[in-house]
Amino acid sequence: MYTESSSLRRDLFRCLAAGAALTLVAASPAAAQDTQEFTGTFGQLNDSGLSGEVSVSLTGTSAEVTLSIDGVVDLVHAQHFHGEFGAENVCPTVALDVDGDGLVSTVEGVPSYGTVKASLVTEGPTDASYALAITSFPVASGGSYEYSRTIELPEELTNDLENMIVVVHGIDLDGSGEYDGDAPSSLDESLPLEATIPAGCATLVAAGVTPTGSVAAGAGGTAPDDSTSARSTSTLWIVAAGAGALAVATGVRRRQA
Ligand SMILES: [Cu+2]
Repeated sequence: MYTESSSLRRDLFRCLAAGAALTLVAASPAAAQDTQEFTGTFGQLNDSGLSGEVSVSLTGTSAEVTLSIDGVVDLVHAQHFHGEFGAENVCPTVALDVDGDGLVSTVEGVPSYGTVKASLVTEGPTDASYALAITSFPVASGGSYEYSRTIELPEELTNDLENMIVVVHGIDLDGSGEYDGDAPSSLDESLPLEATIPAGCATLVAAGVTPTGSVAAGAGGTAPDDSTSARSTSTLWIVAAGAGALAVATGVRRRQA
């Protein structure tokens, strides 16, 4: 009796162990194809008036990127994933205005949001070398634009996407209706400053950390920092960082760990 029962238990154990091993083997490829969701809320930079949202659905190295942008001039807007791998990338503050012109240029913002890691162009290659492919970025109409495209990202970038920043560029500083003026771009002297100056910035947050439903619900274009009273402190910090809120102490980091 005892032997039989013990043998049964052994068989049962073997069965369970084998099942567990199979489950582990089966789970690995499936996990790689899970879709991870990331969201971000744009805050304006350089008093641009920009607001908006970004979402990224990442499956493997395929990223469906959607931007909804308001409050911009009806011209082309360069837009990129910025960041340094493993660094704590954040949206910049006016403290980074090194040359004292009252504006944070694209280059002045790099110590905060890092270099370009992907170019969110409407067609063609999306690597960093297309960061200034100024004819391939979306053009706003009526002060807004939508962007939606599924792009392939380098694996290194997909592994660190939660740490990336989305930057939208282009402000008509003098209200002329064109990107013009004597001040040159900090990236390319053949372009005016207006064409490349950062207009908005969003930190990507893994969905589930910040429920998307709580962000700017029904705000209808209200700046994120105007409607923070109902938010939890942790959400507020994330929104403040996303807004590049100029009044926030420079020590703010998205990851408080
Ligand atoms: Cu950029």
